[in-house]
Amino acid sequence: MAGRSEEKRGKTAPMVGIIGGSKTDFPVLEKTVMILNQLGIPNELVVLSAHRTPDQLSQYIEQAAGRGIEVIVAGAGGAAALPGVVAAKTHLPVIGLPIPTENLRGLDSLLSIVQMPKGVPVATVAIGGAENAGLLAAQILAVRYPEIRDKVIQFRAEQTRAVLESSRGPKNEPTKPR
Ligand code: RP5
Repeated sequence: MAGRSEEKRGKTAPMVGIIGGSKTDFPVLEKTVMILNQLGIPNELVVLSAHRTPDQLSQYIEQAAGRGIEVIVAGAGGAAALPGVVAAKTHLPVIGLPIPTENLRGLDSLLSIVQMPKGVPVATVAIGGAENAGLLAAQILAVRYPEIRDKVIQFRAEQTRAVLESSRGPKNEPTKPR
């Protein structure tokens, strides 16, 4: 990414840090990784829990901005304190991703993440909205990086084309409303 320093081994430093409260959240969080990879945005996925590894979480957040991370996606389920705790400890924008749960289908995660107190916002996406978490992270970065802005615009154009294409009949004509 232009304007960013490279790591010594030639690998680009992550711009988006994706934190999951548990490895069991990875099937959802990997969809965020996929979108970011598709848009060419360096990212990393780590497990850190607000409740189970609070000290290691603090350390990660304290070092994040200095390591070049500009946006954080935090996904957690149940009593999902993770995104709020992350937001409390950093000035970086935090996107909260409510993980679906077995008993309450993610409503517990959603309410835990979205009801932040005034002064410490978390941008909350839908329950299981992993792709949107990645896209929102990309759009935040797009304000600063023209190459990401171009990729976001291209993504939207392709999405529009695919939707219109899906409504066409076998002769490539728009299907008639019933
Ligand atoms: C949360 O508890 C995690 O984010 C996860 O969604 C949920 C269950 O975690 P495990 O018991 O599967 O590790 O902290």
